[in-house]
Amino acid sequence: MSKLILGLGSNLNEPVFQLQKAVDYLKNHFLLIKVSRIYTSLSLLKDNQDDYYNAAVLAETDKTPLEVLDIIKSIENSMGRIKLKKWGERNIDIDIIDFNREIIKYENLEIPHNQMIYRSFVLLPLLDIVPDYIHPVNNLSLKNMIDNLSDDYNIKVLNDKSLFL
Ligand code: PH2
Ligand code: MG
Ligand code: MG
Repeated sequence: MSKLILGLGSNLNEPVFQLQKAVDYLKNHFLLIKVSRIYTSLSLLKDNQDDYYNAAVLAETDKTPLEVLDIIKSIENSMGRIKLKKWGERNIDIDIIDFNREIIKYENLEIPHNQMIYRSFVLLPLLDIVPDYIHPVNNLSLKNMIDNLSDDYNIKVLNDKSLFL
């Protein structure tokens, strides 16, 4: 079985509900091991979008990375993904952050996610589910990558709500 890390994000139509719905869909396809707390943060572009709600999930799977990509796209579609433009607001976004710590580069899929090292809203949830993670490309520890962040997008843990596996 491969260890799969997924990042979830939403800033439309009751984000916590959207994140939980995504987890419920993921359960139909993967063996879910852990889910992070929910974090809120400013939109990456600081462009007056509503705040984002992000979380991360650790799962196990026998599927290939491209099969995983197909599944998460189909879940986004089933959830009626609303996405107006690149980096624009959306009700659900599911990204493959890491697949078994392998380095994978296809035309349509790069793993680890090539922006993860710049994003507090990816790295902080990882601390909840894979605290010992070492990035397979730069060999930096999670803690090191978090220390190196130049912007935290005012990230905060959402204290009164959590996701259920
Ligand atoms: N996703 C985006 C654009 N901006 N900002 C935050 N804080 N979190 C996200 O997941 C995010 C974003 C498009 O996918
Ligand atoms: Mg994304
Ligand atoms: Mg995406």
